[in-house]
Amino acid sequence: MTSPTSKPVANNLDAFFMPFTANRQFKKNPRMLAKAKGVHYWTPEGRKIIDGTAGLWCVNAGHGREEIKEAILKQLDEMDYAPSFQMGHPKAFELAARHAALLPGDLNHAFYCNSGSEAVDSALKIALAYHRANGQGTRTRFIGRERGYHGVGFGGISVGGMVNNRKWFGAMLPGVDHLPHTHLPQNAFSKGQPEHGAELADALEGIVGLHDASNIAAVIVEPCAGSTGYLPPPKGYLERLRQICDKHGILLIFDEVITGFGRLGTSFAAEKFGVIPDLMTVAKGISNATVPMGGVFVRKPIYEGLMHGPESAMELFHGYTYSAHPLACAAASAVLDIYRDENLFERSAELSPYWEQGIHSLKGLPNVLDIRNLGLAGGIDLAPSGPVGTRGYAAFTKAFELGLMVRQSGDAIAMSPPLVIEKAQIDEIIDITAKTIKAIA
Ligand code: PXG
Repeated sequence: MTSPTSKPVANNLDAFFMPFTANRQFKKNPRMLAKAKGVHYWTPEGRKIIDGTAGLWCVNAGHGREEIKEAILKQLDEMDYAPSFQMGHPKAFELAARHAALLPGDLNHAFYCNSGSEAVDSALKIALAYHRANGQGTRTRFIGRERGYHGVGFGGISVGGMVNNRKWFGAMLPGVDHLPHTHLPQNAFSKGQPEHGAELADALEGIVGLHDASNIAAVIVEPCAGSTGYLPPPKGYLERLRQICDKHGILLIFDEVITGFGRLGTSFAAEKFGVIPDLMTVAKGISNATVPMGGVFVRKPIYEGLMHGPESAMELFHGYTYSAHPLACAAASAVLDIYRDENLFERSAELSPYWEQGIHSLKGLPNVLDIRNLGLAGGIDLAPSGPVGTRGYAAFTKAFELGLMVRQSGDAIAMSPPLVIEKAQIDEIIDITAKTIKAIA
């Protein structure tokens, strides 16, 4: 075919190389989604699926929001695209000011990109540039954490700690170390933040002892690890990490791609835990997933630390064609209106105890090894039933068959419903999860 005139071919699933999917398995037995509204999806055959995961942890305000649609359409009418390199458009500046007002502490500058992966790579680069601009160009090493997920760019997989995302890809950033993960057996079935493990942050002192702080740029962690099966931070852990970073002049980056925009019942995890990172990465809930968008929020001293040299010189040689895309900015601003007008962060906090009670009621069901929760999300570890992921995949597919969308990570399942969920719908999610776990026992 030499011109793009071919008509869509129904039922031909071959050409789309699907991301993070067992392509051959899927194409033999596809799970298709055709429509979404509120907290539900519908399959092409009209089967209703309750969205237990807010899409991929991103549709915090629920699906099909008219206000966001209107804002996007209006922007499309006015101006479809504008570059942000040496040019600007008002919505980008308005949005950054609104984000700055929402952010805790002196996190008050926003760099925009198009995804969480780009946000992570951008944050790592801003950290390097900051140190260099401040005469500390030897600070080039990064420290991530085992079981961390920071997207799929080479920077992100280098600091990330999920083996399958790393082992295939050989060359990664040099000079990366990892802190131990915080998934401790003695914390099993913790409600909210677990008691044990704050001392795991001290491993950072060991790494500093090995390399010297003068060579370390930044530590990056998810304040509450998401993709690995949802691991809330042990009490005192993030505070300790912040203290050690401060002591050694190491920047602390919170990857809030999942925890940002209400998931924990506050605007950001930084607010919930009272720990302010130097840089924060976001995506997903920033635009309710309507138009791809990501961002790096930067503390005032970091931004100002880069504003050196002649005014005609660019301070950061980094950016994307679609940084602060007008449609994304319009969507993100409409999303902020919804979060504010519907008090969705408070709603998330109010529903959390109900959610906690619901998810922990699954304790005692066959093969349930651990249950964790914080905010409006949770993870359940299931006993393996063969190669890693076999039971997890069985749970994911059985839940879908029974009308519920969950996420699978190995033999764990994770859930993170839209923040507009009703209590009766939480009951339904828990009920289907229980049926699923029993069915695959
Ligand atoms: N950081 C974190 C903490 C994430 O959770 C990313 C970065 C990358 O974002 P992008 O937009 O580049 O995908 C993520 C993404 C899952 C799942 O099943 C989680 C993510 C993506 C897809 C699936 O838990 N998180």
